[in-house]
Amino acid sequence: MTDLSDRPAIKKAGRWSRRQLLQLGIAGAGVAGGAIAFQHLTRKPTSVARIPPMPADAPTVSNINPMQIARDFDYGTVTRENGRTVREFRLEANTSIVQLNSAVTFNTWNVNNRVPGPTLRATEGDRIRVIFYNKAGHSHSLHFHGVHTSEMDGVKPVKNGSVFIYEFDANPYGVHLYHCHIAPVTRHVGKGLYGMFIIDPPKPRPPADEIMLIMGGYDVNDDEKNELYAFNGLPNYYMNNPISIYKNQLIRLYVLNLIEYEAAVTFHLHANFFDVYRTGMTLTPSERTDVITMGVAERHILEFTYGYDGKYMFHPHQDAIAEAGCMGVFEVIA
Ligand SMILES: [Cu+2]
Repeated sequence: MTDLSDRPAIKKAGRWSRRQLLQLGIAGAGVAGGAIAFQHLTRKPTSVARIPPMPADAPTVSNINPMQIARDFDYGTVTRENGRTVREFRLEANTSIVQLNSAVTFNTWNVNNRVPGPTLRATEGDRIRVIFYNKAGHSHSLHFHGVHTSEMDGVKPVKNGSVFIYEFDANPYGVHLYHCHIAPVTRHVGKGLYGMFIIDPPKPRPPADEIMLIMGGYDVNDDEKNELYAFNGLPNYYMNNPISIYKNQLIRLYVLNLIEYEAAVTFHLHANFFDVYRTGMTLTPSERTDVITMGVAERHILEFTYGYDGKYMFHPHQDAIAEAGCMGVFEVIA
């Protein structure tokens, strides 16, 4: 069995990961907020992504910190093999109890003790190696969206206590996902065993404040309906803890709908419009709107900029779903 004891611990709340800062070009403690030149620019040559500091008081609940998760991208352990980049990810299926609100706890099945699991990120053409260790007590699997062989499709059960290594090329670029594909999939996904898988295009997108949002649902009484909903794991978290963004800064949302038991939901942004890059598979937007319909597993890149300070909600416009926890706020600051 593969020794996973050196798996990096879940990143502590309270600061962005070094990898993320590197990606933004602001690694090094003293230069946050400074103007750093980016190498690959496609729009404004002088533009720099400005990102507010991680708030010190954003709470972690049951090992889940949605404020951290929103801007936390896992690029894996990088090596070179036969002249190409290999990104290795160590993912564990776990079982853990999550406090969804003051009254409700829920037994999740998850990846790396968090819902959603890590946001995996690579560049098109990289080799992806996922060492999947199932410690969750039931059979699970990881099914990645993308192009790969049948045996890497992640529909075969990986028994509790065993390891399976998924290996494939990162292709094509876009916003993708991974999730357990053991029947009933509604239950395995609904209990939290999923995450986002972003493949960047060979020429990077322009600098932006990048934020990841996954819409999920919780069937807390096993009636095959959801009673609670959430962005990034915890109901109403971003209502109580708004995501700060800067005025006049390009925001790039990576949004995924993984709400089971609902055919589709929408995503709506207040007091603004966004450019839609469907499935993240284009470099130019296909439309501009303020509400977009997303079926289960559908995902997009949405880009926008706010010109006014203040608080602005985002939520599915199925308002009952929003009011049951899938609701958040951007706080635009100068
Ligand atoms: Cu499963």
